[in-house]
Amino acid sequence: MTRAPDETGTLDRILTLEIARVTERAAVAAAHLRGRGDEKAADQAAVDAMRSELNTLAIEGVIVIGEGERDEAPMLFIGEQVGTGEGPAVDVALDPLEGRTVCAKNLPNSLAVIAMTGRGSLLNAPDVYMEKIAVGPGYPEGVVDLAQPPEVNLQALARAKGVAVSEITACILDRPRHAPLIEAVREAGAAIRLIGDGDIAGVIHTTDPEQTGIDIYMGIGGAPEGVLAAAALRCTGGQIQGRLQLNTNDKRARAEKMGISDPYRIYSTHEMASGDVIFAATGVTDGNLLDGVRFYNDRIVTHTLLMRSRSRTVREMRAYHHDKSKFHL
Ligand code: VTB
Ligand code: MG
Ligand code: MG
Repeated sequence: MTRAPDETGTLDRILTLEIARVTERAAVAAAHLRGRGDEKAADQAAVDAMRSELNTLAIEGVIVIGEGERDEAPMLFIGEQVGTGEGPAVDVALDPLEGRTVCAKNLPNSLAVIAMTGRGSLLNAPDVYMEKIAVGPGYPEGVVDLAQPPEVNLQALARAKGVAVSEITACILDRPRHAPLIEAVREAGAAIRLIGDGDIAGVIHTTDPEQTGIDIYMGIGGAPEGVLAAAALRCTGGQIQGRLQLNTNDKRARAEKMGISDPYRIYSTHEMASGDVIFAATGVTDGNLLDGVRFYNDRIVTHTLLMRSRSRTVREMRAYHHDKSKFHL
């Protein structure tokens, strides 16, 4: 039987905790293959594990943000139905292994990630690039603006934080396409943390600068990762803006099919993830916010962030899995 989330758009509270199993299982599968230099194998293991766990959940889920459009992705593709079909009708955004190259190298901050909302509450973004800017909670709405140049945003953020621009750190993906951005940020006087992969973690890191040392995330990464990061910020507070990089006719056509008519539109946090949002991320490799999976002879230990936007509850869950066989490793 299908149930809509209730009239206030509130998801079943129990799901907030249930989704931990989904990211735990994907994280354990990926971690079992981390540091092997084989990003494909780790990713595939995470996808398979996440899919089988997701299909045990009592939801009538549709994947809105997944591993790509159907013809590119055999599993967890956009439009795929997941769950038992008994339960609330939800939209699902997921990335079973976010930061697969850092996982393959066993470098920090690869994650297994999922978010859910009521039907129709997530931006249906094609699997293209998205330009993003994000800051954590505590700043006035619109303190940074994707339409402004980097130096203007860094100055505005520094002013709002009450520090000099030289005391701001920006997180940016280490990519040749970011050479002009990197130059502009350095010219403005801010510090940069260059990351190899994993911009969902990069965005979430802005929500806790004391722990992570990161004040702002800037640059072009995946659009699916942008929507997932927006879902996370709905729970933690903070702001993200995103603009799809629809720079070919094919990409514009794909976007249009998904209901996107203005290719240059800048999306706000709420425009990417509205209503009641639940979010979970389990660490695969060690990171600034989450520890990676640990394997022992008699247990596997996972570390998960579980959050819900309606109550703004942020939980950390450390799980000791004594029945290792349940992971089918
Ligand atoms: C980012 C990063 C991801 O894709 O979104 C990135 O967070 C952007 O694409 O982990 P390129 O790698 O092509 O620059 C990932 O690296 C992979 O999903
Ligand atoms: Mg992925
Ligand atoms: Mg990814």
